[in-house]
Amino acid sequence: MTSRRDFFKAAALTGGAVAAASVSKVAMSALPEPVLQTSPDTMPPLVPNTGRPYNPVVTLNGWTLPWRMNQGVKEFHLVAEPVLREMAPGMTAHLWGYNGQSPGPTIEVVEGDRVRIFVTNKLPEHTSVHWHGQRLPNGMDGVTGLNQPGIPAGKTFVYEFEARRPGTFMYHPHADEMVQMAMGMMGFWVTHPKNKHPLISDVDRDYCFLLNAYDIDPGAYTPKIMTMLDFNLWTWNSRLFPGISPLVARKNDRVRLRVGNLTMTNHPIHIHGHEFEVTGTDGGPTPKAGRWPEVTVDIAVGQMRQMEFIASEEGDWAFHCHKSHHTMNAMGHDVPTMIGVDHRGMTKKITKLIPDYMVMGERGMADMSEMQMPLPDNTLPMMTGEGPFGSVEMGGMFSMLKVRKDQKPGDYSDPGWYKHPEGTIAYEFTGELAKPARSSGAGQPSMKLAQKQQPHIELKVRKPTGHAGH
Ligand SMILES: [Cu+2]
Repeated sequence: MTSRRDFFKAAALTGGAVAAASVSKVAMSALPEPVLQTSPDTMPPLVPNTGRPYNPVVTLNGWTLPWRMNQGVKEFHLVAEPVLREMAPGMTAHLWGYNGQSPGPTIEVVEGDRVRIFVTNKLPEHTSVHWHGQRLPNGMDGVTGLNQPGIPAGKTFVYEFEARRPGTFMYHPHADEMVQMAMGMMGFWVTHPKNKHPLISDVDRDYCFLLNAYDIDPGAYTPKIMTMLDFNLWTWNSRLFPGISPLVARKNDRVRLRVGNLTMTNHPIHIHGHEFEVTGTDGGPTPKAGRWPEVTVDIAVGQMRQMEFIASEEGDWAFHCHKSHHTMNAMGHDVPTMIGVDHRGMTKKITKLIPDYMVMGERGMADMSEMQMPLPDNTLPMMTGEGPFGSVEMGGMFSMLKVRKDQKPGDYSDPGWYKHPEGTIAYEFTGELAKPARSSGAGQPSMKLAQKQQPHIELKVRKPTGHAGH
């Protein structure tokens, strides 16, 4: 595994080698050295040392792909290959990705940059790369069969275009995409503005991540690729809470979040303690008149959204998808609801047959997070993560925004748990509650029923006999 320091050493070496390379014909045709990353840690921003300057983004549990300048062209090398992805400590998946990871590295360029991307295919089948959201020559759009032949296994293709407009983009295959995306092939792309842009603010922290989903049975390692809707692992950059890094900010930082959705459902992304504005979509920066504050933004399938806010409130704030099933880890779907069902009689009978039988979900599912149940290999408890006050009953698409007064600019390390000022934590009330004053004019149905209700009649179920009637 690469440590952060090693990564920077490697990046610096690559940069050095790039600077030393001559611009001869040989150098022109030589492939940029592929750079790999296998650590799931969030890498610090890659500050540009060549090309036009910009303020780099931070990819949650990911990294930015180093490049080289070659006669004014920014050259990247993506390698499509099978990868091992630690989805959270204790669970590793066999995915397909780029340059050692899934999602692949973030590609960062500046508006107007001429970009050349070498794509080497080390997968067992052909692939391609579609540059989602970009304006580019039709033959560079990456739809196999329509714009180009697939990149055969073992071959390298070159894409070349100008990054025409600033914004938030993605890349993914447009070849056998149901399989290749279910296996984790995707990445982020950010085009920074060339000059000061009236609709793009300077920010202190700029985070990006992709929403993705997998269907991996507990005990298995490889995603099921035929799944249409019943995914069981809802992830940010192929990581599950508590494996997702926190988003860290210094108090009063202006923070931008860039999120792209490559799952097959929408995700209402919700922040606590702050309000954000959507400052950009897949179509570019949002006009100022079209911005309004909100705490949840729904990100539909294939969409990208940029949200911005001032991190003015200190604390550890939950930040998550608001579909409650998406904040759970590997789970079964066909579990009946047992809340309120008294199992005592049944349990007695069953334990005669199965001594270890345990009733689940009788009082809600909160017990699940604390229960020490034997788990299959390579899976995570449904809800996990130990907070300062006990178990955080969350998994999946969940992380925290950690705002601190003393977080240094450019420091992305986890500051630990928030220390609440005296008297600012919800507490147990033990006094007497006074009777609330109630309105005497209680609400009534708006209309009277036209017909009197019929006396209760027990329904007689008649079994259907044959299909002759339809
Ligand atoms: Cu969701």
